[in-house]
Amino acid sequence: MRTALLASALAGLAAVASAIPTISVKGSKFFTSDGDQFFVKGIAYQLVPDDPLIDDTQCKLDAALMKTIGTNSIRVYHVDPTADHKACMQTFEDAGIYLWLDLDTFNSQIEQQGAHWNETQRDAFGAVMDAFHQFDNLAGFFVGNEVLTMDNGSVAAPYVKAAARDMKAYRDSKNYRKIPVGYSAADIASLRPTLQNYLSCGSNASEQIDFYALNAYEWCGDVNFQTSGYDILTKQILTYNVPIFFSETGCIAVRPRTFEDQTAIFGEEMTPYWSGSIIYEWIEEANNYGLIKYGEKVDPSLPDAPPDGYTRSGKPTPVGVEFENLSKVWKSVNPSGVKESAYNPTLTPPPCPAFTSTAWEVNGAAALPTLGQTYRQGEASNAPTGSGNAAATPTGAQASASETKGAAPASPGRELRGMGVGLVGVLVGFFWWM
Ligand SMILES: *[C@@H]1O[C@H](CO)[C@@H](O)[C@H](O)[C@H]1NC(C)=O
Ligand SMILES: *[C@@H]1O[C@H](CO)[C@@H](O)[C@H](O)[C@H]1NC(C)=O
Ligand SMILES: *[C@@H]1O[C@H](CO)[C@@H](O)[C@H](O)[C@H]1NC(C)=O
Ligand SMILES: CC(=O)N[C@H]1CO[C@H](CO)[C@@H](O)[C@@H]1O
Repeated sequence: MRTALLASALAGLAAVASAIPTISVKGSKFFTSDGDQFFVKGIAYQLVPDDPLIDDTQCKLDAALMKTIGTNSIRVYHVDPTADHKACMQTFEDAGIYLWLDLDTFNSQIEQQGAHWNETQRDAFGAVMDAFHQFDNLAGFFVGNEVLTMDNGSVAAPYVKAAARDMKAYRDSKNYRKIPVGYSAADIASLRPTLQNYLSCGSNASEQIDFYALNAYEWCGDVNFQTSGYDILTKQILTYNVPIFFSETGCIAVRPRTFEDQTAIFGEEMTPYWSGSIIYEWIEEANNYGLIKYGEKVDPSLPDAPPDGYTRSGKPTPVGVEFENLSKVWKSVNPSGVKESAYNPTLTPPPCPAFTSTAWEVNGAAALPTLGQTYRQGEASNAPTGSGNAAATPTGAQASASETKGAAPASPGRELRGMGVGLVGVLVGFFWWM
């Protein structure tokens, strides 16, 4: 902020627009640099695969409409670190909107199968951090989105944690502000609460995530705090040591969406523990989650038609009543939270979850993978404690397929991306980029 003020002064501007306060972590909450608790009221925003933050004409149209319903955050999954984002970031800042940004790209993301974390990935993540740390409305970075998507995915967790360790170290080595570095998880019942606890456990704060986030699609239709399963999610984080929020939410099994989960998320049962949510998603496309559209869908085979039929720029208009429903709910909730000055957390990291064959195949006491390491069955971080050379048990055994309340599929974004992983290089991606 000081740099911005100085730059403005040097530029000889008469009036200096007040910069937006930055976001940081204290205990299990986010605070603005003004000392107020920050709750995320966000919308997932990825109009185009590579980078939706380059075209300021478009950013202005979208930011203006988002602002009318009280949006204070967007989530963007992919950016091009070599592009110029200044205009769009200023536009969102002027609208009071922060950015939660994924550091990975199609080539650099951490994979569940054959998990590894290497220098090429770190450098690619670092390039995104270099490009965005300068913006006061950059709220936080994710080192991964739904890296673990299966019950037997736990062996990839140490690679996610190693990435968080190295990106925090990179941030600090560059003297960037303490921008929170976290992870966005698929909601896999069998990995709860082990994954969240593993990522924030241990005695060394440099190796813990700064925040955790969950992509949850459990609240469908006319349910409540108990019948949705949100009560279970909440019971699992009562003493969690870092902030946690929903990095995607918005079941569409019952239409129209009423967004009643927002009443719970911003109500008294959840605000002591949760920091808000991000609605999936802004643009209407094949998955049907969109709040707005840029025109009617057209036949993709027509000349000049957008390849999937969904126009991806122009004036945003609400798809149906859902945008208005969200607006009403957001206007009706206004959590005040606590002042940073009045908040003195005494939370401690959870114990690292114990190795449990077929359920949690990570030894929390083992060192994290080093930069350049690739998962090999039986490696130290996955061997049971006390039996150094025992190979991790192969995990054919899946948790029951008939999972009950609390089980949810991976997010629509991730499922779709999974389809396209091998094709991205040869096809232009239209719906699998999240
Ligand atoms: C790191 O892994 C990626 C694949 O994710 C690979 O393309 C790259 O060559 C690896 N880099 C190094 C230094 O091994
Ligand atoms: C998890 O299970 C799937 C089959 O369901 C298998 O293809 C995969 O290799 C397993 N992953 C690990 C890490 O064991
Ligand atoms: C904490 O972790 C960092 C990063 O891995 C490491 O450099 C540092 O030595 C660790 N500190 C202690 C006290 O183990
Ligand atoms: C919570 C809420 O505002 N629900 C409304 C969503 O839109 C439908 C259709 O207009 C209304 O019937 C609901 O009351």
